[in-house]
Amino acid sequence: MKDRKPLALFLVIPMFVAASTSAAQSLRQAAQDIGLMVGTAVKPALFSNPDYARTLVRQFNIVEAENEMKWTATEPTRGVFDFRAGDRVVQFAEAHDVKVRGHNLLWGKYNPAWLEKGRFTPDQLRRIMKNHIQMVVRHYRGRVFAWDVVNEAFDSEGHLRHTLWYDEPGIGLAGKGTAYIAQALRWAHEADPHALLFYNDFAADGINAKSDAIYEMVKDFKEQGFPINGVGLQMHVFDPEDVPSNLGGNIGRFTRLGVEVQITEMDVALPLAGHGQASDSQLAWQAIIYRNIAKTCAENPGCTAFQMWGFTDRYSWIPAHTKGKRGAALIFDADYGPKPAYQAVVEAFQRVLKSHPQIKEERLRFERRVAAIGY
Ligand code: 9MR
Repeated sequence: MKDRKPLALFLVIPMFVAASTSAAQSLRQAAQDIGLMVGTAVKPALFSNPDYARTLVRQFNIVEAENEMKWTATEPTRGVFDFRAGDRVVQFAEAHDVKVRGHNLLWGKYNPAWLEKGRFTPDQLRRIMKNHIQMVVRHYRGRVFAWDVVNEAFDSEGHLRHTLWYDEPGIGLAGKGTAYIAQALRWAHEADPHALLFYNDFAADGINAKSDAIYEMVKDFKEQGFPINGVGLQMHVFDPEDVPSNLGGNIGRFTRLGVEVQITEMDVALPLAGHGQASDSQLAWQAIIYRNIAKTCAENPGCTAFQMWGFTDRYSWIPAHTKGKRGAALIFDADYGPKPAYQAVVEAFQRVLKSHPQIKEERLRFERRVAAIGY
């Protein structure tokens, strides 16, 4: 879906950049003023780096372990759990009045070899899956406020991916569509009835076949009374010329089902020339993309968190993933300096406060409504 921005947007860049450099308020404060959580993926190995830690706690009020709560980290050997790295995230967050999103409990990819190559029967897998979900959720009970219970289960056509959990061989629910996802949610809910439970996916940010399928699943789960509280839209923007055009409509349809939406992994990967640096005009364009997404989330009371997949270009998954062809995807540069995208997000939040003075109360009311739904 192409969504080329009108030329007029280019004309506002110089004014926008000039006006924004005076913004002294932190991102965290600007988000708090509108009742929004603002977050980033983190690497706990970097907490001892003063620049990393200082920027993190000044600018964000939620964090998510980039890798340390995934299966490979938490159950590297069957039945042997290791929470040390995940615990560092929780301890750091609690010391700085920051909340923790958990990521993730079930994914068809990046699982440890013992699990992928174990040739388990559906019955065995069912027990392994239940044990893992409940051990991890119980360990973090009351300390992780929301979990990505299932990650990336649909393909771009809206079909369920073939995975270990679904049908290769699956947990005994092969061919039964989203039943295994419902089962994961129910087990997570048993382990911590107060945690918010999310389904999380990429390229489902606008309205398309994948987000349609997720919508149908959430609608069905709500009708059947299965515990689901939210949908995570990852928002990895790989092509700055092709940004999801109807995020607002997509957020709106999910929130009307009575679930929260959170932007969970935003970054905007810029194509880099040979010298590896982004140009000023690329950075200005990137700022516009960040601003538009931040605004769309912030002005919708059902969009409760705006989170990015890291915050400094020094540590981002994009360069390795694209063999150096893309990068500079985050809102702080490699030396922790704020980029135009940073100013743009702060300004977007500040403007939403002006245009929607009641937004904080509306968002809190929405969150209370979602939390009050009993399962
Ligand atoms: O950024 C993460 C990278 O360091 C890991 O190697 C990879 C596999 O665990 O996962 C990356 O994070 C992904 C996230 O967990 C789910 N959505 C896509 C993210 C980027 O690939």
